[in-house]
Amino acid sequence: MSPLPILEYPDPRLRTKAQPVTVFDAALQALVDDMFATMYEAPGIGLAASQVNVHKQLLVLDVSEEKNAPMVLINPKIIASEGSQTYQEGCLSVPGIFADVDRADRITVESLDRHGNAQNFEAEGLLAVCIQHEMDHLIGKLFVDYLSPLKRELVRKKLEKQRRNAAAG
Ligand code: GNR
Ligand code: NI
Repeated sequence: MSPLPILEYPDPRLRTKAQPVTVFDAALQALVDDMFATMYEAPGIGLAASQVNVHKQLLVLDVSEEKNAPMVLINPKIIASEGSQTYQEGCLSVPGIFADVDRADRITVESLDRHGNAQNFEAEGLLAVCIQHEMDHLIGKLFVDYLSPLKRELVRKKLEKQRRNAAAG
């Protein structure tokens, strides 16, 4: 299990639309393990394959306090959603930036597990936020896309400044 490099906004590869997973071989299992290593090391509560430049419909999550509840969602679909909630989101691909985003509060998800078995369930609260955030990555969408153009411009400038300071550091 080795951590992978994470693409950062505004890298255009983050805009790639992911393709469905059709083969559940050893290479896929290794990718899933590497994605967990990447997510836990970061640390983050979720990671989409798009963020490690693999454009497959695959995401990993662990929203537990103890970091002992790993989940793998492959070819996920939200088949029902209800209510709304606002959560201050962050993203490993947009480091140091946090902003409120409105999302559905309860979702019903249809997906496959790492072995290709059907896995359908309901989620709410933070888990629902995280699944919606990760599924956005799979269609090339980032949480900053929900901000006003003015706020997004401020985010872009803040990231530029962070990077200048890191380079000069
Ligand atoms: O680690 C993460 N935290 C987080 C907090 C609020 C809403 C969404 C997230 S997901 C993020 C990891 C990440 O970038 N996943 O794509
Ligand atoms: Ni993200």
